[in-house]
Amino acid sequence: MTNSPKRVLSGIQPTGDSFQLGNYLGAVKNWVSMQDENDAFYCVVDLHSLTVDSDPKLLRKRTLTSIAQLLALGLDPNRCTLFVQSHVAAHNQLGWIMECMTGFGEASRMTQFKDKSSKNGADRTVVGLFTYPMLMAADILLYQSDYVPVGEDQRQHVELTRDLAGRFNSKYGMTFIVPEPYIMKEGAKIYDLADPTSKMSKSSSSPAGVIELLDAPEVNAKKIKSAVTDTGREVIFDEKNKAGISNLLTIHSALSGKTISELENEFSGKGYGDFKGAVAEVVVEYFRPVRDTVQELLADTTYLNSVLKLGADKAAAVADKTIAATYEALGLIARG
Ligand code: AQP
Repeated sequence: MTNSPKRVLSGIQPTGDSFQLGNYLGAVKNWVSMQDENDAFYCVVDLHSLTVDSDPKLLRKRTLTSIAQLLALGLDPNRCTLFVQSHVAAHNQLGWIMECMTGFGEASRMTQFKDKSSKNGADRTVVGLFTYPMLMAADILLYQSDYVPVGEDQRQHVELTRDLAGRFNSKYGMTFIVPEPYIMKEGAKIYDLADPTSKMSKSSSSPAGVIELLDAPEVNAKKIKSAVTDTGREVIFDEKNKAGISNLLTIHSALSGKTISELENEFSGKGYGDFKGAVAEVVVEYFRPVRDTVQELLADTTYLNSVLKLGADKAAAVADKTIAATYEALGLIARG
């Protein structure tokens, strides 16, 4: 076994005005801790976000705000490669090739497509949503990633990526590393505060249960204090019967570093009101400096642009090599 750093790649869509708490606790928090021991590539996947209706002005703003949030939450452009997907043209180039490697039936079995398209209806579903997993395969394979840190919901897409890489390698010769999914166990799954049976989501139809990291502290404190809970009084972790309280315990524990049983002891004999107040304080204080730093970063366009350029250059240097090898393997002749 070698000790050389593993290449990892992950991405986040600029689909909201702010990241929500689940994006941080389920993904970005782990990205920050993975950036030192690994050769980590993280991107804002703006091309993927085009699969839902978007407004140009808003997309521009949300992409920059996403980069600013990733920096404020602890990603360091000198310790990882942080970039915007559309800045590296190779993503589209390899995306098409992956589409040509994927069977129609295989793509039709992707559960995320089935879920999202059935929610939106056939008329409002674009072909890009169907081919989304092939673009995601391209994102991963371009960087010869060893690991892809994702939530459980993305496992099927990583399995497809593995199949496509294996298929390409056996037909055209060894070109891609076959990546492993790295399902983040420490990554907490966070549920909507107003409906603790659904996952918290940036584009949720109702904002009432979504903690947006950039929202005003008093707005988030109010949402936490109004979180849906059961009619009991005991602060104990029981996902089946006390989904709301369990979700709040997960949030407090992930941010304060206290264990769930320490919290159960601390709030034993106190009511839900005291507990919710404490969760609100932990959340608000944790993200207060992040919110301030994001505002400062957004005002410093020179710095943000330099981060984007550095990331795009580092990413393209790797991606362009993979594209050249892929074209060569396929028999696409080089430009003179
Ligand atoms: N509620 C959540 N709990 C834990 N992890 C979560 N993630 C998202 N929601 C939760 C993780 O965040 C990363 C980036 O997600 P994404 O932006 O690529 O898309 P998503 O998973 O679809 O996130 P959202 O917030 O729900 O966005 P929209 O509303 O646009 O669909 C992923 O690693 C994801 O697992």
